[in-house]
Amino acid sequence: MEKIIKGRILRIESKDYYVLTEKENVIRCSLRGKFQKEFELKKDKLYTLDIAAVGDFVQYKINDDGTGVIEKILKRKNHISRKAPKIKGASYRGERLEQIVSANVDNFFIVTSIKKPQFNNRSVDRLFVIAESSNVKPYLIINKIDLDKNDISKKYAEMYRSIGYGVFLTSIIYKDSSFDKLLSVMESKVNMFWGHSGVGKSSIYNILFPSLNFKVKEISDYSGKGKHTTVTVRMEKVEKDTFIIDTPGIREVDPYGITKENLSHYFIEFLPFVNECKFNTCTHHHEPGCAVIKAVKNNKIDAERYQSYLNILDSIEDDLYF
Ligand SMILES: Nc1nc2c(ncn2[C@@H]2O[C@H](COP(=O)(O)OP(=O)(O)OP(=O)(O)O)[C@@H](O)[C@H]2O)c(=O)[nH]1
Ligand SMILES: [Mg+2]
Ligand SMILES: [Zn+2]
Repeated sequence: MEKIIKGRILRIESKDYYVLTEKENVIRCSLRGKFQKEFELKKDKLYTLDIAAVGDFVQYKINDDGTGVIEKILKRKNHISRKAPKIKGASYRGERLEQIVSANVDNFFIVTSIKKPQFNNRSVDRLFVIAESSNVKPYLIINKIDLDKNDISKKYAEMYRSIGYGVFLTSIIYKDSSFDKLLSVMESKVNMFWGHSGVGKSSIYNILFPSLNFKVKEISDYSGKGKHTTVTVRMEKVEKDTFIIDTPGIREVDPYGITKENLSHYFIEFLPFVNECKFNTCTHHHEPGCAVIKAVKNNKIDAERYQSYLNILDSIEDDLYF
């Protein structure tokens, strides 16, 4: 065993952690046994499924055979997570656990497509809630605009821009200036793409950084509905200080750690109104004197966004127990 060195987790395959070293090599590490032991001990009190995540800075030691052992996971500046699917497990009280997707991220790109799969603003709003509650900067990419016959992309771009979000309209067929704009936002940052399977996450990365050469879905493969082309969360260093994270497509996500009381904080355009409500416990659902509901009626808050808010509010109650 040698001295302790610092690195960063690029990807995780079962119990193997692939760590980027300061010399730009990738070495395979295991987690020191004590992590596992502590994890087992705390299990009933722990609400997370993951000890270490892609993007984590770690300290490790090198074994004689060239592999490593992670000794310490350094404090995160943030992490992105979701509620684990029910089958993945629950605590003994029945709450769904937290599944950590990545850590120490700067930019969070919600990636969608116009068709195949169809644009779904409800899912977009769930991902905005995750981003806002994780302390990362969210952006929206609407891809496959070559398939947009009804200007859906323009309508939603306008709406999300009016809230203050950066929106990129892209097509890997047009390859226009939107990709240059994306590149300039991504420069010197840790960037993560997240969204449904097949929207074009890996395809866009391949255009931005051709050396990545990520596997993308074959055109003829549309029969394999629901099959994910990207199967693991994967971080790559693409330029001096620029990192990207590609992720497997998701079906639906439930934000973790959101309560009925704090949900409205993550709909950022609601903020000017929430303190004006008659009751300070207002959930902006039905309460009299609610300034949010009034703002929706006066078109100061988009009715679609408000509907997304209500949907998430409902689901918070539903999945507390199962
Ligand atoms: N028409 C059109 N097709 C696109 C566009 N971008 C990607 N595609 C196609 O969409 C399919 C899915 O692309 P991928 O990049 O594999 O999608 P992904 O989001 O990485 O999917 P997962 O890895 O399963 O999450 C591929 O067949 C791409 O060629 C686009 O702008 N327009
Ligand atoms: Mg992919
Ligand atoms: Zn209210």
